Amino acid sequence: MSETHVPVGIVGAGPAGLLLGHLLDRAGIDSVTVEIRSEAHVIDRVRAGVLEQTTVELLGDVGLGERMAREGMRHEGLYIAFGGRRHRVDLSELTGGRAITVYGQNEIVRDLIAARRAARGRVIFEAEDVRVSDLESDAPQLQVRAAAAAETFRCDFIAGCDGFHGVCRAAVPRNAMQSYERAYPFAWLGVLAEAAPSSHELVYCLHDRGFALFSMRSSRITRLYLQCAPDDRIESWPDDRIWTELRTRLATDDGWSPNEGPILQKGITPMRSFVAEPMRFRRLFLAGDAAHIVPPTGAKGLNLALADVWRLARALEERYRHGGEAGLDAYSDAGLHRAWRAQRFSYWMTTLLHRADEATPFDWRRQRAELEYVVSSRAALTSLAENYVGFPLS
Ligand code: RFL
Ligand code: PHB
Repeated sequence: MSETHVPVGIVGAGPAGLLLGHLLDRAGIDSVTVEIRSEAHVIDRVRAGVLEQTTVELLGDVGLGERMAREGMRHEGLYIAFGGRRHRVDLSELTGGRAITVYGQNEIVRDLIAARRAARGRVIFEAEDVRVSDLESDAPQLQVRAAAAAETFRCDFIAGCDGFHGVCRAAVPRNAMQSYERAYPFAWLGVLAEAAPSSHELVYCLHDRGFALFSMRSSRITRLYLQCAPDDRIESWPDDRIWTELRTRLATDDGWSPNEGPILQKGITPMRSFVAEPMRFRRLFLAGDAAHIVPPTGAKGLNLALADVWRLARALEERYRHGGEAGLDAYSDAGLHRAWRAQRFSYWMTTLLHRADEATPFDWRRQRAELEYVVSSRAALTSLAENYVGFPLS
């Protein structure tokens, strides 16, 4: 078994882990990243699509913006639809010119892996038996088995970027971290279809039959979501049922409906809100979905994950350049502030736009009244827009 010292051990090669490796590399700090899945799996996973303006600026500032600038789609507005009508939310006008960009998470991951490779960064895919230990010591360990050989990395710091089901958070002693959680009585059925988007902008829709979302990935690919039951199985959603349901929920009185085409991929995702506090245990720092999960209705998860590692990279740079730990000490509080703000917004968007089975007729009327208010009040629209396009990094 070999043992190597490495300043930062990164667990997980999702967007958070890969960007952290990239940022550390630019700051001259060595790291190793270990990932249980294959490179192809990590790239092909279909997930987020909406980037806040700050996220786009961050990726551009660190040399990752070239393809995104070419292929990403800048959106200056979105639609909220209910009662058969679409209402445009002019994000840019409401936020002094800010906007979001639609660029698939898998494209960001592809760009990040290419950058890690160009910098000769160590990313170990298909790692087995990933374990973190000695967390109470000044030299925590990251152990993996890769290509049938066991390796131990002695680290100054470990970054837990291993998502909600990872090993890092689970390795923290129970009484050292508190978690806050909420499950929702519905899930999202997500569909990738080979069909030209029939709207330039996203459509978030509440119908009597539940939520539906129209999004996109390119001029040829539409991305769609339907509210379904958390225990629904994908087998009970044949393609023709999906299209019938999408058409029924999304079509509006102005004649708009999504273009249809072959379904390339479909899957069901549960919804939850989750926050772990603090986001740190000694020399282990949690980032991204390992520390917090938001329901996807606010489109915040990926943006939060990248904001975490931006802050963590700055704090580690300060530590290695000047020996100061103020940034590391402030990491958790600043991350939790951002995470809870996103948590509030994502919860609000989710409960505003989904139909809960247990909703009483009163709840349903109140929810419709809230939607009417949101689309008719400049104050409410401004609040939605500033949260949706996102806040500056801090
Ligand atoms: P990830 O992407 O889950 O990556 C974690 C990585 O860690 C690996 N891993 C391990 N590696 C080593 N050892 C272990 N023991 C490990 N256990 C796990 C995993 O294989 C994986 O590669 O977390 P990260 O990097 O924090 O990134 C978070 C984002 O992926 C997530 O927040 C977003 O996808 C959420 N999300 C959205 N976010 C947005 O900002 N905008 C959106 O429009 C948006 N839409 C979405 C979404 C998430 C969705 N799903 C499927 C959950 C839409 C959907 C449907
Ligand atoms: C997506 O395009 O995948 C997407 C868009 C908006 C959301 C969530 C997901 O709120």
